Amino acid sequence: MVNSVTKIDQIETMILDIPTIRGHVLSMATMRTQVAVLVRIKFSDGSEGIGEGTTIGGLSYGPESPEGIQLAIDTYIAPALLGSDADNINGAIQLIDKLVKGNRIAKAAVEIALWDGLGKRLGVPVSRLFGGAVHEKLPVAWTLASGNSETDIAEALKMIEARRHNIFKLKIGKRSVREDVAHVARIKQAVGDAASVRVDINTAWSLQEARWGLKGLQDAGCELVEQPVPARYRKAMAELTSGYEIAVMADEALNGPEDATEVASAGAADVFAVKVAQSGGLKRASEVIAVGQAAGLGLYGGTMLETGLGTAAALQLFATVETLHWGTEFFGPILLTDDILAKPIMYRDFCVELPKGSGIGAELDPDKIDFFRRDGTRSTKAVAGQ
Ligand code: MUC
Ligand code: MG
Repeated sequence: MVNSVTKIDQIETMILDIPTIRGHVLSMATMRTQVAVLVRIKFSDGSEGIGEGTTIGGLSYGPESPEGIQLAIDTYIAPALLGSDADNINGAIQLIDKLVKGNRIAKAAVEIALWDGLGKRLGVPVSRLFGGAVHEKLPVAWTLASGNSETDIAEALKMIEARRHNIFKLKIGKRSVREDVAHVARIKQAVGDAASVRVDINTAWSLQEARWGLKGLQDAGCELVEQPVPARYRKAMAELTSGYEIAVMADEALNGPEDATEVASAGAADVFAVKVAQSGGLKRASEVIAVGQAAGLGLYGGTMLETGLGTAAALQLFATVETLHWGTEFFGPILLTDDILAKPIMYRDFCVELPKGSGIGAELDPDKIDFFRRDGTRSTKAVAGQ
């Protein structure tokens, strides 16, 4: 009998080093290059799927590095999946969760490629596999992180004028709380009611600093503060959430649905920054979203500054979500000097648009990939007969 099951035949990974358009100054590191990890899966029927699992600032943001993501996929995830049913994504997720602990970004990269392949084989966008898109475009923030107030103000005013962004996230936490609050106040004053101003501390503050910080930020007209204290400071996050009017958003504290449940039940956030990579893939991110919805929390589409590929994948999921109270920050591709997609993601009228086409709606530009890839192809092939 002919076996009609489509199998996973080959999983290839690559690292791309793509410069950013300017230094991106975060509390823990300054990025001048984004390092993206891409996955390409070839299936037995000739179809392909692509995925991305990217982090920020090497090992300064979280426990997975680009090189570690690639190693986890090449050494542990790919060999386990080769020869298995390509259409059974739940089966793949369960198998990998059993064999590989943590490593959520690596899992996300592979899972996205599986969804992309399935969508392409069925001739439908991945949003359809998650129940259907209810939005064609989503509001998109821009991060002001040049490290200089004047440069940030000029950048913000240019973005508003061009109708590209009217939501700004300021990266602070590197300087003193007093200096940071003054910086935020200057920017808010310059943009006025034309834009929403929020901040991301990336865990840099102690609880004591955060108490001063939140009070000052609130008075300056800042609407939201993202992860002011370390991810494990759940009680501190709960105190800050209940103690101030300014919205408190969890980011680094949210690694998948289990964290989401604990953060929600501890009252340790008003808003979830839901990141596909940090959640462990599109399915796990959809579970984080469901926990946030059930708990009555605000939702925000977060990014790890992925290229157009990871951004397209995130758009497929977030376009299915009824209400994103705080919009998204899916601006990764436009922070990079070059887009690696044949058809770049569109940004206009303060929104990012859901790409059309089957799968995640992204096609790589082969010349760009050749140009930015760090080294030669690494691939693992299925042994004949598997
Ligand atoms: C983060 O922590 O949210 C998102 C936007 C940006 O500029 O950096 C990221 C990381
Ligand atoms: Mg953040």
